[in-house]
Amino acid sequence: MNKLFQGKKVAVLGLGVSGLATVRFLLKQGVKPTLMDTRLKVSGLDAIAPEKVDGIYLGELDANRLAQMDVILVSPGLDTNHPAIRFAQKQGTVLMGDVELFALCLNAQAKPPAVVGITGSNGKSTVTTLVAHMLSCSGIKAIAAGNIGLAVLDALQENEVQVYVLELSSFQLDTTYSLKLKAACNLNVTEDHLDRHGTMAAYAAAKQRIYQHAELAVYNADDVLTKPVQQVPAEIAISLNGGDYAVVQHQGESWLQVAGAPLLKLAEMSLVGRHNQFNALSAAAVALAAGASREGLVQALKTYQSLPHRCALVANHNGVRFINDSKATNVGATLAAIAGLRAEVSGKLILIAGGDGKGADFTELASVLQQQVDLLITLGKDGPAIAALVPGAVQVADLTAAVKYAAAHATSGDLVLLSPACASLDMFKNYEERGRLFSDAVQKVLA
Ligand code: UMA
Ligand code: ADP
Repeated sequence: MNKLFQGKKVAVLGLGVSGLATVRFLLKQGVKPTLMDTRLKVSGLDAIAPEKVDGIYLGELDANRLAQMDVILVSPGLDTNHPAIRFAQKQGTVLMGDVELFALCLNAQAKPPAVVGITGSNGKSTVTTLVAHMLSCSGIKAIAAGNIGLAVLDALQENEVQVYVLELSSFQLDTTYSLKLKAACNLNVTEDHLDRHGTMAAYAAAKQRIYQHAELAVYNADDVLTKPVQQVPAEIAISLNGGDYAVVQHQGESWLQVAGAPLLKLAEMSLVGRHNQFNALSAAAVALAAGASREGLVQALKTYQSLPHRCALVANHNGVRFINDSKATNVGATLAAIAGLRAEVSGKLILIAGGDGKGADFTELASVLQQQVDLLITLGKDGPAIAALVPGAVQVADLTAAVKYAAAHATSGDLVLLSPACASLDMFKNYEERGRLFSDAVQKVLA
């Protein structure tokens, strides 16, 4: 690592969670980076002593300053199509993300720990945490990092890790070139982040990059965009409908089948919904490749606790259930939530949706909204576009108004679902804040 950047001018561009972790890491290695962020205010920067770095530049990017750098470590939050970044690249500056630096560090070790990676438009966090739990239940020290929130370079500081389980976004994959994965999993590719990737083809190609140095590809048999385009030494195709990893009938009940043999009754799984059966099978394939035992898988699937803001029940009041699925930040996730929950609603399904659609085309939602949702309430920047799909949809100004309207029109047996199909950033700090405010609004309205 020391040699990698010796005598080189290194910039860290984007000073959020991953950028600041990169700065801390470089300082520890004796590298004095230049710090840049397009934002005028960045929280957490005060923890870095200015004399330890080679300048801090906030605000509009200066193309010439960037082009003076040998290497730019760019955050996944920044669009690499920015003209100043493209200009620097044309002048010979090397662009890489924090995951690439993580990979280079591991590749330099004689016996590096194993790394597995998970990508996909939906289900990444669930599968990442489930794989880590399966490994832990098998007595293996595993740590989940990457897009899930713990920056990979912070994870690298942990001691005695046996397996790194990385959640990888398309943005992270775009700036990663050398990551060697024991198993690489691409769960699904449905429309998302088109405001940055431009086309579905470019988005799918970014996700394909997870397979570039993988020993095993785990992909979705029912989603052709996830199938490796390049040759990978081994492949496992996951489908609920058949194959070695599937849901099968066994002893008169539905079971998860893993590696060709029944593993666990569906009824014994702590996760609910069809999409989570798929997630469980994918996680099992990845975890087995990283050394987990079948007993570990069983224990993990029985005890795994769902992450917050993913189809989580926040209140059950007079027979009306309120469910927070704020993490549904694209159309595919909302479709999965409706498909997973509709069958268990005896009354009306009331959906609250809308926010920043990130350039998505919502027409795929139309038939499901018309046929399976009884009342649609929309809000946010793209609320009008979603409301336009359904006659009688109600548009409101904020989340409290949405909850009030939903509660006033709900009766016993109904389900009120916040599953926005959009990012939260037009109205909230992040999806967590949106989910929290939804729960708060529900408690207030019900009080
Ligand atoms: N930003 C600027 N100027 C900059 C840098 C960032 O305006 O110079 C803005 C952008 O709007 C950007 C936002 O700040 O979207 C966050 O960027 P950041 O560089 O501060 O991001 P980090 O805090 O480093 O968080 C990143 C990942 N964020 C993104 O990819 C947008 C986090 O994933 C990840 O957990 C973290 O690194 C640690 O690895 C979050 C995310 O939203 C959960 N990911 C997207 C998703 O899941 O849909 C891809
Ligand atoms: P990610 O990290 O990719 O955003 P999460 O595990 O946090 O994925 O789940 C996000 C949303 O996607 C949840 O709201 C959930 O309902 C939905 N979801 C989870 N797994 C799948 C899947 N395999 N297919 C489609 N939707 C899914």
